[in-house]
Amino acid sequence: MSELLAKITAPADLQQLTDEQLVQLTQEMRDELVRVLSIRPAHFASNLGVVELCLALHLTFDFSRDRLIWDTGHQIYPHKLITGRFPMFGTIRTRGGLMGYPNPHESHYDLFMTGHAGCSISCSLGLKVGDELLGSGDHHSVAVIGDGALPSGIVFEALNNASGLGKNLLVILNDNKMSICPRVGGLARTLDRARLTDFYQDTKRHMSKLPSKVPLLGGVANQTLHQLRDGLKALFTGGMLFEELGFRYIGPVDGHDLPGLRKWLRHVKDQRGPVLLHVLTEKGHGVPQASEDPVTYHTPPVFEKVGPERTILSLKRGGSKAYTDAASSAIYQALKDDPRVAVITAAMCQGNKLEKVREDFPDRFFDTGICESHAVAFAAGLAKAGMRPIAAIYSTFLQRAYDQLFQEVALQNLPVTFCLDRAGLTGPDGPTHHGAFDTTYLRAFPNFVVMAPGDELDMTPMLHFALNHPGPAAMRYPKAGLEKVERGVAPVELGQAEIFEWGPDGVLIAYGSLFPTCVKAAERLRQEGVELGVINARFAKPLDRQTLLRAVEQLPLVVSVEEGTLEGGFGSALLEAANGAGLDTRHIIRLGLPDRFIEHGERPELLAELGLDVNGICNVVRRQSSALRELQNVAR
Ligand SMILES: Cc1ncc(C[n+]2csc(CCOP(=O)(O)OP(=O)(O)O)c2C)c(N)n1
Repeated sequence: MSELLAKITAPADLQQLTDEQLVQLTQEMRDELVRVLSIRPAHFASNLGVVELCLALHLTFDFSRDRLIWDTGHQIYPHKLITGRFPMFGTIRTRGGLMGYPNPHESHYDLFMTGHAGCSISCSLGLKVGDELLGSGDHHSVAVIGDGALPSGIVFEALNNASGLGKNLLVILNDNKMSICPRVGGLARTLDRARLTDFYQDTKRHMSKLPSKVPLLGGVANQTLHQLRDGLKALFTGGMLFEELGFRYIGPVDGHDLPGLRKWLRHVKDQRGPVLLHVLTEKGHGVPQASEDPVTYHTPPVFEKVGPERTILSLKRGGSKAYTDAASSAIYQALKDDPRVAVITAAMCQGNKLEKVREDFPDRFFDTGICESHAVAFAAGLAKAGMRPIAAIYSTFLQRAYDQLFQEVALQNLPVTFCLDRAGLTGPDGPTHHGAFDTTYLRAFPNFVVMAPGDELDMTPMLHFALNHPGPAAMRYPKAGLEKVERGVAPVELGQAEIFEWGPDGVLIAYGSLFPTCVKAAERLRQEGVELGVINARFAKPLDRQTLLRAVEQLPLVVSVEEGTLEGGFGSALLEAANGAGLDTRHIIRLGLPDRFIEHGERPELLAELGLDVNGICNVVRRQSSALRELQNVAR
């Protein structure tokens, strides 16, 4: 039952609730998370963990004017529930429904549409400074960032800048000891130390009382005691790091004790200068299975059975194999075959299904944390030393490493292999996660080989090719079930497309994931008397100019099909090549993602809407073929 939750139309309504009612509200919010997420895969454990923190923040600040940024934004569900979106909560992550991330189009309580980690402190600082410069009032500015996102380089750039500016900025470190997988690296150890601080807290209290008890000692004694206190901090807490960076560090405090949290937030609300409040939470709090196994329950499959008291009795597992499975098996084999091969993930071991690689090749598996730019430069270093690194990074997250792709990899022409998972439409995550731009952003760089397997059968040979190529090579594959086009597969060779069929009425040139769809479309059109060929392009760079330009020259219709942006993508490469060769390009049609951000929804439904399914492709060909026939008749 959502008796109280249903009455919260805006955060101001929270002020009417008693402490007991607030406790009841936390239960109702968790019940609602379980109810909705039981039927729809979505971020689960992270949201369960921040219910009290979310309430405490909205009870302490007025975010209709103050500024709140949830880093990454995957833990925004409790915030959505109490900012007027409870009635629509059941639509979350469905086409036309609420987004699974902050969305300013949904609510003025969401300031930025985000999904990538790490930028909350920078944005909050910008908001603070902007508000001040414009004299638009004294708005509090708050960033909530997880310990998983904390190691991102940009976070330290922001902390450094915030401290330099000395602005009133509140950073809340939501420390649940987890990224998606357990957090890694030196910072993780620093934060672990901060948990051992009962001693520190007690000592600090006693020390700060001391000067008033020994007034005769005056200033010198005071200074000495402060130094002693700081020394203790250095010894016993992770907070010293933040203090050294110029932040006032407070904590760690219990993130599930709502009255306690409110007290701390009231305390820090009017502190001057940048403050970091370290809050300890439990990922999955309130659902035993989720808190025991937060990795699985980060984004679990739908629940098969839910018992009383939010007990999840079983998850619906299984389903067909995905491209990610094929990639992870190929990567595993590559590590087995060649001791120079190493694999790097930026906190996506689980998403990339690399757990077995992590287990069996611990020396050559590297989880950098959410640090894509470092991951790419690190891979460049490995390659320079003679290794054959594979950077397994989602298409969308690789954007965070653009300059390292340019300078450390492309410019040095180093043999780094990029496995770009989630290339294309990623479905319910929406615009922050669609891998729309990689073909465009990679093909701009000299030396880069840019590829996409047409189907499952291309996956292993393409990885093998990349690992044996002497320069950088990227392969993109979708978040989708594996598909296979039965054929005698041509070997993967540099800049060679694979001709599946050569049709007299035209050709579909598929770059990557939509090759099987093109084959189906051609089959359907054949039944209607249109004889189309299909080419599995495989390479966007270098392009198979010989094959593709022959098609442009000889065939009346050429349709390029890609699951990526049309701006500068594979179709653009084809047009450029045809134009460069002085060919007529008017019969080239490009299909792909239009020049706008694509909303969230299921991948097949988005593909259909964009005309990238069998129907859509057939319709384009039908329209074009009849237009061409008409033209030919007129010419006769
Ligand atoms: C730049 C970037 N890389 C990777 C991800 C994938 N990702 C989403 S949530 C997450 C873990 C975040 O951990 P933390 O910030 O501690 O939040 P928690 O889920 O533990 O609350 C990761 C790696 C991302 N969103 N953005």
